[in-house]
Amino acid sequence: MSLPSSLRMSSTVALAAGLVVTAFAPGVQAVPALPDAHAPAAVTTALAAPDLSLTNVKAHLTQFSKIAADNGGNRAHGRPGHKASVDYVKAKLDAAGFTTTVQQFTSNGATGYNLIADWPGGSPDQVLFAGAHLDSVTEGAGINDNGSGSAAVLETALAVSRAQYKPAKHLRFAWWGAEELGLVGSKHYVNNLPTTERSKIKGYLNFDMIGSPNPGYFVYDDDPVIEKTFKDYFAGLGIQTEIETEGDGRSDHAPFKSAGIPVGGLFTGASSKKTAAQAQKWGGTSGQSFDRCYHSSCDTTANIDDTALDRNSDAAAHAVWTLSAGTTAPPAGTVFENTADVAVPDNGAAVTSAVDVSGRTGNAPAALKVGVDIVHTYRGDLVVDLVAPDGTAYRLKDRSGTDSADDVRTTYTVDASGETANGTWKLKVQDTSAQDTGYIDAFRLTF
Ligand code: DTR
Ligand code: ZN
Ligand code: ZN
Repeated sequence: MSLPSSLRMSSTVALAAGLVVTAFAPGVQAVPALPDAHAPAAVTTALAAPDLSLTNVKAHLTQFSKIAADNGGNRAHGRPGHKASVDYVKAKLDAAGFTTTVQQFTSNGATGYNLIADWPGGSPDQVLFAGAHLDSVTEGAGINDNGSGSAAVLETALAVSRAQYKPAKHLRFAWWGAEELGLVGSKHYVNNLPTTERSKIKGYLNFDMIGSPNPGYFVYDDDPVIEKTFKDYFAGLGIQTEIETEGDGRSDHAPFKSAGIPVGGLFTGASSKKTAAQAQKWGGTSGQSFDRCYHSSCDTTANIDDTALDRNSDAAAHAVWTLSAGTTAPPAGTVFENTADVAVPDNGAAVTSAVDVSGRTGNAPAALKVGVDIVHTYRGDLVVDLVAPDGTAYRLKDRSGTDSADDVRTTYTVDASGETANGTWKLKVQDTSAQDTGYIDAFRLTF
């Protein structure tokens, strides 16, 4: 919505909890509000992730293939091939300086293993987590499902070590056991994670089947910031992604999502068939499964599309670098608004307009944009507050006996960094003087 310049006014409302200090820049007049007059302060720019070597990623697949061949033809839960896979990945990570932990659990009468690797450094209260399941089905070596995701996460971790990358957030990686038995390993991990530890995980990225031979390019439609990070990456390659619709509950992100942790991930498809429109967009063969060897013995190193594996591996590294760098601005234009009219009783009780914010991570920004549109015939009568989900009120506008102009149509900038982002935010408006009337026209929060 563009406002007539005469009505635009920007004011910086600097607030400490409970105290209201309205600070106007010296000489602030009604000025054309610049598009980003109060855009969040310069964000920490993420260092560009390295381009992962496809040769290195495929070398891990070759190792997984050899491990299966040497251990009865698979890398399934409870079979020697899975433990040998864990030992292979762990050895690489130990040599690269990671702090590794092997978490054991029992499923179907057999011991299962989760391998967790922490990269020293970063804020212990801000963990960015990437994972993949390392087990296969008993039918075969499981190279696409899920050697592909395991190899990409491993190569991303090794790239962090090679770069000695020191992001603001703490990096954690995991290779889950017994996913094929029903997300058993990742469920065991999350269920045994103290609540305090859960709240520190600011994002979990899942990679399960990312090299399918007839590939699609799917992005999980869960946390919007994570989703946008992946979508923008592929858009930069000229690839239009689709949201992953069949994935809910079907891989290791599910226990994290159930615990309220923001999740995201990538997928190149399983037994579903590629449509003509998808083949037009992505190439490949329409009417054929994305992976004809899904859960079959033919899921070997020949069951990989190199281009898809390369692109998704690089997308994984990009997301880990970007989402761990620190405060990255949320996607511009993430607007939550309520445009329902709410009558403001003349010289009467306060009324509110509410917006439900969801899908955000952590706290609200220190420069939260609050759009206020109130139609009124004497705006000096009005007192306007922003009320956070926990009930904390931030004064946006006090009454004025001299401001006889019509309407309040402006954007305030509020330091709401002490508030949890998700929840119901309210605009509270009270007419404190008789005769003039009006209504709330719209209330917008732009993160
Ligand atoms: N459950 C995974 C394969 C799978 C099927 N649909 C999706 C969607 C999103 C991620 C993974 C999957 C497996 O068999 O390991
Ligand atoms: Zn599977
Ligand atoms: Zn899988």
